[in-house]
Amino acid sequence: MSDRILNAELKNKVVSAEEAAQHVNNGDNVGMSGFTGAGYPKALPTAIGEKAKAAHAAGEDFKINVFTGASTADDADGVLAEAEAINFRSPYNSDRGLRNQFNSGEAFYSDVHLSHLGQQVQQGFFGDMQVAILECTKINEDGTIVPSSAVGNNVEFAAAADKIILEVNSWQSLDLEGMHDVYVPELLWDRTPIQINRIGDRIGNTFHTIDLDKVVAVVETDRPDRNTPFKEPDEISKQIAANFLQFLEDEVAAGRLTYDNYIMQSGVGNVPNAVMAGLLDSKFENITAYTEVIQDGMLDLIDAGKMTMASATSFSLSPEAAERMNAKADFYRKHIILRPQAISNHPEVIRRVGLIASNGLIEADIYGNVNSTNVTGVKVMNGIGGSGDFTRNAYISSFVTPSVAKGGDISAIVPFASHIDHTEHDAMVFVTEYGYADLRGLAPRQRAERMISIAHPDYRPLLEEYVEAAKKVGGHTPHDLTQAFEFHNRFNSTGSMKK
Ligand code: 0RQ
Repeated sequence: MSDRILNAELKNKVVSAEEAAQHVNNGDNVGMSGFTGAGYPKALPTAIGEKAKAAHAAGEDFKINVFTGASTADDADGVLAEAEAINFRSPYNSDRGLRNQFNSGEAFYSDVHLSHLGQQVQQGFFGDMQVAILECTKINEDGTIVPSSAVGNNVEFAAAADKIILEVNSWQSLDLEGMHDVYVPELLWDRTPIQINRIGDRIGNTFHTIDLDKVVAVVETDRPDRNTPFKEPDEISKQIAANFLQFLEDEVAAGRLTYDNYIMQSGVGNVPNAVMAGLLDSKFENITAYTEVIQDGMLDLIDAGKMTMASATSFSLSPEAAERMNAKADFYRKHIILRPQAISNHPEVIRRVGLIASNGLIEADIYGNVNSTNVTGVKVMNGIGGSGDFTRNAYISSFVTPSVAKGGDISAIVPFASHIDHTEHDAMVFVTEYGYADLRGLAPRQRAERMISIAHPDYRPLLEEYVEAAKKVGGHTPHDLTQAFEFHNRFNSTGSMKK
């Protein structure tokens, strides 16, 4: 047995994943640790999936409702989706099979802001939670647990659930101990301010205290986190990154930012990674991050002495960077704090620190409304994730995107966004490979001009044509509703938004 289980009572509860899965029943609300492919349970989901398959083969119903921090991996969402074991899921998902089930109506998905879900579960918005399955690095002698590579919604799920199953994963570095800051807010309606004034402030414990009487099983694993390799940034990502860095430089020139005061929030993906690579050679120093995921580029910035402190709730690393993290966690924990996602994404702190948010999008319209989630307004991609938490409360909120998708058949700038996650009141700056559109201080008719200037040249005449038609209808925010979705309708009927 692993020497990572130091509590005698919990040592006695070690069982196989199959035995532990007997505590999970058809119709249960199940909370799982895990966020962007880190810190999710690696054994229980497979065992639950097998249980579901056996039940289905016997003609019985077996589906559960799954709550997580954010996306997980093949070992978790993937195997459960494949076994058709998920009835309902929240929040953020990036599993393709599960996404298909949402889009066909076979499974249900509720796309909740990442900072909101824990509280909503705890307050019973989704009914009672029967089981919480939490990965941890280690169980201390007193029964407190050291979380693994994500803290996510562990605090709220452990508090809400009737039963807890722990997965102790020996792949996770023991040196992660000390990196976490597990803060438990007072229950409603006795909340007090969250005392994070600087990114590096610690307000909680390095361990998570759970009710030991709730623990029904402990399972041992040694499987790695998902750790998807990043693609080398392509020319377009590099150009978007260069334009974003130019925007930062222009903010410094305008006196609204200084070279040692850039506080970053960054979505995941190629473009954010290219931005971080660009920051390595920039004049910006003492960069900090108040964000939700730690990515490869942030480790590079820390290694180079450019980034001093990063606060997040999880990692999203390539296999190479995950190895680096595991080998040097004692070094990185001086520069990284992992908090519950209710705190890493908390509007109160985001507003206080004054960060610059930067996220991806599916499409934005000429007035600056943003669709982050639903392709052509109907097919969900991943979900809103933390983009709403940050966009609404940032000092400056920005979006970075290639000007086209699917080989040029889809324009990222459209007349009217077919689904709106972030409104024109929240989104401020848009960056494509053609430059940046700063919409601050502009009225809708002025905004349209700026947005069209960063659209792909193939789509600019079509967007201008639309604006002319919309102006004939008139209004403060001119729209011709008979044509507002012509880009989408054309794509649906011809496979391209081009005329
Ligand atoms: O599809 O994978 O089939 O090739 O979307 O697109 O350009 O690689 O960009 O990885 O940054 O994803 C909005 C999905 C962008 C993401 C979204 C297709 C495109 C490709 C990926 P393929 P790119 P990204 C932090 C903050 C919401 C949550 C968020 C996202 C795939 O950024 O989920 O911001 N954001 N969280 O072809 C059809 C369009 C499209 C399109 C892109 N208009 N129509 N397909 N794609 N635009 C993270 C968390 O919160 C956890």
